[in-house]
Amino acid sequence: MNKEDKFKSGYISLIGKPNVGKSTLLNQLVDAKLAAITSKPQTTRTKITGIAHLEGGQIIILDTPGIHKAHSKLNKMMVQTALRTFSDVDLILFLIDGTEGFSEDDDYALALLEKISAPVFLIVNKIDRIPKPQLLELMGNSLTKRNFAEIIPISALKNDGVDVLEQTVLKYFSEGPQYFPDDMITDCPDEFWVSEIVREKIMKLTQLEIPYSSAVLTDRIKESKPGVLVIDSTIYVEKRTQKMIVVGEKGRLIKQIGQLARKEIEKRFGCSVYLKLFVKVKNGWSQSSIDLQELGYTHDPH
Ligand SMILES: Nc1nc2c(ncn2[C@@H]2O[C@H](COP(=O)(O)OP(=O)(O)OP(=O)(O)O)[C@@H](O)[C@H]2O)c(=O)[nH]1
Ligand SMILES: [Mg+2]
Repeated sequence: MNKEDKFKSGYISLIGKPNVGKSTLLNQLVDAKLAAITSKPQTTRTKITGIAHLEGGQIIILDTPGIHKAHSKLNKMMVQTALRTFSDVDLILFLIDGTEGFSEDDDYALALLEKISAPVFLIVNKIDRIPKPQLLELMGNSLTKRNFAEIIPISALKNDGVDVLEQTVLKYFSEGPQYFPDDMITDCPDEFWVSEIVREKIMKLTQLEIPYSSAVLTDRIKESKPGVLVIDSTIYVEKRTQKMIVVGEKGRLIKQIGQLARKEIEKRFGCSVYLKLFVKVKNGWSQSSIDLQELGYTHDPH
């Protein structure tokens, strides 16, 4: 960075239908595992803030839940959370899964952006799985959908095109302050992040409605002695039968969830972790406003 170059900063929001790779991109931009990622749709339930520190600038990224036609209270809250970021950002990255092209669900999400005055980039993700001619055709056709400020093909998974994306975003920012210190990659509390990791493991290891009926709250992170953290997290499910499934025969599944989560938490904190998991039933929590609030699912969780 030359002395006369101005420091640039701004906020961007990652928007798109579920499963297009928004959280994968967030993690890639901040170069750390901040958000849970699974192959199942509707993994992200809240806004997750990440900070990318670049030469000459700072990008504050809001990862959001996938936009979809929502029915339950939880799902409606998720979609609202995504839409509410529109007014807080300088730029919107609208992601699609390039292997699928524009689907009806993408059109639905895009229609909600119609009145947004902030520039909208189209990010065609998953190009590691698209033949070049198909990608070029998709990029050409996409201008009939909206007059996107930029169209950028990337593979969030393989970190391909992400640097071009960062540089293009910076071009659109004006001079601005360094909002966050150099060593800060998120403003989400550790308790939130730990809960998300546990929830990710549940989502990956269970099927049918269980991933969508599970919520996790971390009640305590405490250093019991130097280099050892004791963490208490509670998994909430909606029915007694679901509790039996999550615990598993002879406690096998809960043990597996705990082991996988612990490994990741130890890597992040760089110390030994003793993770205690509890499973509780909160009848029909995904349909109850009070329960949703108790579980941290509000429009602004932090
Ligand atoms: N092949 C390929 N897969 C990708 C890429 N980016 C993401 N994925 C996969 O797509 C799936 C969904 O990724 P997420 O990052 O969780 O998607 P999301 O948009 O955050 O999904 P929601 O939180 O449910 O809205 C995961 O299995 C990722 O590994 C990519 O560039 N290439
Ligand atoms: Mg996500």
